Amino acid sequence: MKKLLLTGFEPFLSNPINPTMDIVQALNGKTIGQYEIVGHILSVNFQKAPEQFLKLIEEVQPTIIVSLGLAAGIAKISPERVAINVKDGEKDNAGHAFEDAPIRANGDVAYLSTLPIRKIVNRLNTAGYPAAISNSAGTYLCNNIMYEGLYYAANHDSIRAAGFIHIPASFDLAIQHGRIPGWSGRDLEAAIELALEECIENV
Ligand code: PCA
Repeated sequence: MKKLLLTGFEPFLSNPINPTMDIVQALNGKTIGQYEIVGHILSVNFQKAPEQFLKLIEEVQPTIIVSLGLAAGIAKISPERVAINVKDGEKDNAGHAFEDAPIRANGDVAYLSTLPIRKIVNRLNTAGYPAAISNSAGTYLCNNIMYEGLYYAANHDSIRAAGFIHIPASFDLAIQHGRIPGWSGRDLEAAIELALEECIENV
């Protein structure tokens, strides 16, 4: 059976909950079409996460890679258009921060997502789940992992599509966090499952 590698992240910064963890756990082991979903959680650690991710890709040998991250404050499911070769911003969970640093010293400036991002957005909106393409994945861990997935895919024909989707807070995170919008965990999971279906149908 073909594999779709689905990754999420652990909690970080001011987010004591990362709703990507529940989604990944819920969808891990499910079958969609010809694909088995293989779910794993990555550290919010600039040193460890890329290593964990590349090791997972080698182990799982996926055909499709979809990585999820929390963007607390957004209201819509947001497939990312582009990953840039930049590390910058706040400290990771190990206390390390980067400023204006490249992810890969001689890497391409940027990679465009190879997931069907427009189709994902249209499919979700038609099903009643608010979604929109995002034109920046930031410069923190999410952008880093999206860049690494697309770098790998650019050098390995076995990967047919790779990319990243940012999700809003869940209700439980919104309650703890303050003034940010939240979605029910059930809707987050259903929306991501639909997005994965769309990826699989388009490969
Ligand atoms: N979101 C962060 C990193 C981990 C996560 O879930 C980001 O947007 O970079």
